[in-house]
Amino acid sequence: MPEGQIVRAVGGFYYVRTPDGDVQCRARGIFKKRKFSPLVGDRVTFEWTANGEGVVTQVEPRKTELVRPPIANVEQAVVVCSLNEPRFQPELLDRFLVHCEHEGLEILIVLTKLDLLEDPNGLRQIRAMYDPAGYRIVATSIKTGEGIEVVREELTGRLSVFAGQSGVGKSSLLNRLYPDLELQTGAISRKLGRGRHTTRHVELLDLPEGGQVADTPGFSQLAFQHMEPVDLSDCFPEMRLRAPDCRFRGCLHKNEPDCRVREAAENGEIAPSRHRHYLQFLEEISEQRRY
Ligand SMILES: Nc1nc2c(ncn2[C@@H]2O[C@H](COP(=O)(O)OP(=O)(O)OP(=O)(O)O)[C@@H](O)[C@H]2O)c(=O)[nH]1
Ligand SMILES: [Mg+2]
Ligand SMILES: [Zn+2]
Repeated sequence: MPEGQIVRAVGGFYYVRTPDGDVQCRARGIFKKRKFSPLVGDRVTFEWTANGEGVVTQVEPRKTELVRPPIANVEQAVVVCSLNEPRFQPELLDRFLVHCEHEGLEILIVLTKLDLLEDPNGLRQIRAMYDPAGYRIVATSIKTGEGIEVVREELTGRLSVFAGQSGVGKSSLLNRLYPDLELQTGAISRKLGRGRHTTRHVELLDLPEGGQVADTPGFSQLAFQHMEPVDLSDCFPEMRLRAPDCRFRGCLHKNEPDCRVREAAENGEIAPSRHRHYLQFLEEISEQRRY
């Protein structure tokens, strides 16, 4: 039976890429009954139907699965944040990072719109927050071209997903890297200081140098479902590293005695904002469990 990879999902149709072109498919009814949805990135088997379309009959086990944005089998998450317009929001970045860590993805932080950065110290401050966690950060501008080639190298030969708020410039950066893509981009609403949700669907794109990248619609609401309080500090690499030295196993790094993580936050080894967001997310997760 023919096989391929889902590269786009729109309105109940799945577009399956095969060596002979893309085939428009529906999913087998049984998937819906089992509340299972095929995702972009899935490797699938399909059957031809009489009208030249297909029916997805089988989905290969996933290596990774991200719920927001919805995509299967990516290795690397490129978390995209703008330095300005919309303004840089460390809390939102930390939310994205936790989700990607939870799925065990490799992570690259891309900061966009370097040309719009007003505070000359801004970049140094951001690096100081994320260096202790070991994150790779690339600052870019599509106007000056800065950082663009670094991103290209990081994308080549791998399956990556771009994730980030609407308007941060995900599609613009991909266009700058690969002009043939001609992805649609949209201006920021001056009044609201936000993007306008220009990209509507997750789409997996083949890269000329090898590898694939998914452009995705922006979003800014991200809750922590399916996460336990004890799992959270594992999603902060700089805490994960220190947690074994806490006095108690299962330490939540709130107010337990001899907590190595809290000590590190107090003496500046890890960024205070990161520990603060950790405590805030921990509270959210505990709240959810109460209902
Ligand atoms: N000055 C400047 N503007 C940029 C840069 N990158 C993107 N923009 C602008 O930011 C706006 C939004 O860009 P998009 O690429 O549509 O943003 P997006 O992240 O794809 O947004 P959604 O598809 O809605 O999720 C556009 O007006 C771009 O021209 C940059 O490096 N510098
Ligand atoms: Mg876009
Ligand atoms: Zn602790």
